[in-house]
Amino acid sequence: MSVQEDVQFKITDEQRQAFNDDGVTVLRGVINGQWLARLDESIEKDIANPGPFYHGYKAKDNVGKFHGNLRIWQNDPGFHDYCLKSDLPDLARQFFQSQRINLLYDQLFVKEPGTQNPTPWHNDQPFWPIRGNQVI
Ligand SMILES: O=C(O)CCC(=O)C(=O)O
Repeated sequence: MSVQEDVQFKITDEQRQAFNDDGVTVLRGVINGQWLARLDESIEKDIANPGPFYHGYKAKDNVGKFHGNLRIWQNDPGFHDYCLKSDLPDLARQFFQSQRINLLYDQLFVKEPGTQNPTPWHNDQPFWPIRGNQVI
């Protein structure tokens, strides 16, 4: 059995409504153990040998380590399969009740234990070459 044949995650009407109203909702248990293991392996590989889009951040007060990278799916089979073959595209489709989903990019942030960098509430959309609300 391949990982994408696992139980499909179904969002509820309440979750879709919360996302539409607030722009955010919490989904628990979306990434199953098999995918977590594959992604864990891919993340460790990326930290050890980041690709061309690496953008690590300075750790606040030099405590810990803050790794960042994007477009990993283009070179890493684990990210590739998670982006294209997991429940993820279908989840986006469910939120938007859309027939077609486009992958813009993936982005990875890893703050090693002890890293003090906060994540302020923010919106990345002004940096993107796309407009609209159907972005997840
Ligand atoms: O600080 C983080 O954990 C995430 C940063 C982030 O979301 C961003 O740079 O767009």
